[in-house]
Amino acid sequence: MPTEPVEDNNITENQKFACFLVVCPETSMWELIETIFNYEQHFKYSNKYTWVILNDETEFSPKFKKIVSNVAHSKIEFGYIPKEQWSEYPSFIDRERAQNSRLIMSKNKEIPYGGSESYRFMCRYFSSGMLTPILQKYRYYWRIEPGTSLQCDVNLDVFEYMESNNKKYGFTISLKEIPDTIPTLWKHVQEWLSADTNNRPQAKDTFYRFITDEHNEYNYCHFWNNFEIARVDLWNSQRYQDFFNYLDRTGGFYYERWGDAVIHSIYLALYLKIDEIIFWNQIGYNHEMLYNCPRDESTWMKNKCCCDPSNDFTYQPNSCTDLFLNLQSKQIGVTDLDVDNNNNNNNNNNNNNKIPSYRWWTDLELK
Ligand SMILES: Nc1nc2c(ncn2[C@@H]2O[C@H](COP(=O)(O)OP(=O)(O)O)[C@@H](O)[C@H]2O)c(=O)[nH]1
Ligand SMILES: [Mg+2]
Repeated sequence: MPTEPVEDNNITENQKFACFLVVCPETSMWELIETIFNYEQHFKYSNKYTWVILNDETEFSPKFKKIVSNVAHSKIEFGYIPKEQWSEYPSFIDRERAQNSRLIMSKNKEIPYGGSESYRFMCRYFSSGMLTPILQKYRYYWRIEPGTSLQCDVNLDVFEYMESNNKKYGFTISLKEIPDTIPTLWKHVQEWLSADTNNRPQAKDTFYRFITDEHNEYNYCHFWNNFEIARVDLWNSQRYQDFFNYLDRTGGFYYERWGDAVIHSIYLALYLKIDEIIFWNQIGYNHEMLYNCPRDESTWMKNKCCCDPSNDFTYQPNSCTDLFLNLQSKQIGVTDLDVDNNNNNNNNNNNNNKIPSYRWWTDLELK
């Protein structure tokens, strides 16, 4: 049954455990409701959790709220990101320089959104730790973008799983960033690292090698965070805030075109322990042209997937997930490839550079 629109203050203790976080403009309403419809159909525990849907700078219209509330079965909190967290330039930014950089970058066809100011506001907001109060009362969030979809049933309560297994961050797709978006970022990260005297985990206990090559240069790998299941306190922690503020003061969000996925990923790789990050292999997911699709037959069948496993991005040349899995299996002996599958996935459990086959699908036709 469709629910009535729910007011913000109607959230119970249990619902504060986790939320679905959507940041979108009002114009994305139709993509949004299709995505809500899809997630609620395919994530078995969706009705335990709340949709937090945020606009930038202004409230959503009553019409938007009414239509979105009618589609969703779960509770919804509508909110907006205050101007000072979105479009207000910090005083140390030279706006003319920012404008010139956008103009120059707009001519470089290699840089998506190179000339866009609003894209930079969005990336800086996510990078800043999403400090909007409405989100801060939750322990976990699942970031969801309008237009994305689940491609398999998710029969596991991912938030409970993360809580019981001490996971702080989960992803489905990883890939390489476009170098021209971040010409000076790594230099600044290195400066930060030499100044950061807080006891940092040793590189061998982290995913440092997920983001660096043998010369300790950035290899451009990052978790694609349009899908992101994470602890809210990762980002509002003093350590992350210091890291973000240090980078922010360099102006790179405006003078270059730093993406939040890269900022989040570099921090995670430097500061989280190897077993605190999970690759959600079994969550079939689509954003634009990229898919995460379980390749092995038992996971695909059990979770009633609708994606073509040959489209799975995990082992494609521009993916970094193979590297992630190798690092994780070297360090802790196993990977999290198959958490809901009772370990009956022989192909995937121990990733030793073997690319799991999806040939079972073509073989099926022969039977
Ligand atoms: N409210 C609001 N949300 C935005 C704006 N620009 C992007 N977003 C949201 O930020 C997320 C990422 O934006 P998107 O354009 O999909 O970036 P891409 O995935 O990097 O191509 C999506 O959830 C968008 O709905 C904006 O100007 N206002
Ligand atoms: Mg997107």
